[in-house]
Amino acid sequence: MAKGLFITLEGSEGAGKSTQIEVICSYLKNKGRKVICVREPGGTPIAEDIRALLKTPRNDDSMCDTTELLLMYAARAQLVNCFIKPKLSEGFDIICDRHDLSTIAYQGGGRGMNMDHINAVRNIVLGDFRPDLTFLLDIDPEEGMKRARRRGDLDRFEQSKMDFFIRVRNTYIRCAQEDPEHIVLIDGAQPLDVVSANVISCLDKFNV
Ligand code: Z5A
Repeated sequence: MAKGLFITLEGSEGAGKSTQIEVICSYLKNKGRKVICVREPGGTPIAEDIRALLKTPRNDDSMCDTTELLLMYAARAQLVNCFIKPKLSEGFDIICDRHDLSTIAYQGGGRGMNMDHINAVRNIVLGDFRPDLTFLLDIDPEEGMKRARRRGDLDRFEQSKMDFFIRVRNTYIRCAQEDPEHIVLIDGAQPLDVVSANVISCLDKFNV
């Protein structure tokens, strides 16, 4: 049986990842493909528990950067090994809302953690496992936060200062420039129908 495709969506908050996942999912299903959508951190019961730990602001303890990094990779190990890899082998396409590039952008760029340390953990968890294609939806963080705020309460990450989100964005853009073959940069500030058309045109070119 042919292996499924692993497609990831990346970008700052409010960039439109969840919205475009629906577009990609419909596109692939219309081609007769079997599709599953998941999110990171999360996607399995254990990984969803870790997600709650990571996202919930608390005032009795503040999470240190190393804990945050290891929890991200603990959740990823669970999702990739126990769900994504088996499903890809069964021929399902997996569309993932955030994946490893988020760690490079948020923990590497945003928090300024040592990239050699991140890469060491990444190697343990992922080895050479990588997405077939990544969409990076780029948006000015101020604009993205406006969209996120409309949803209500802000989570632990969303409470970060704007310079954190600027570093995240810059890291994302640099990664896309360094690997244009696998990371497609799309302007997420454009109207919804334009963003969706760009995503579909890229999938057409990818010839799925
Ligand atoms: N994180 C990390 O630090 N390290 C890691 O390794 C991983 C994650 C994996 C997960 O939060 C947090 O974990 C995230 C990074 C960190 N934190 N932050 N901050 P999450 O999964 O809950 O949140 P998110 O990924 O940032 O999702 P989001 O805020 O929901 O953004 P989105 O999915 O990209 O946007 P959306 O829900 O599709 O759209 C937001 C709103 O904008 C919605 O009302 C849409 O209708 C609207 N929208 C979407 N597109 C458009 C356009 N084009 N025009 C106008 N309006 C639009």
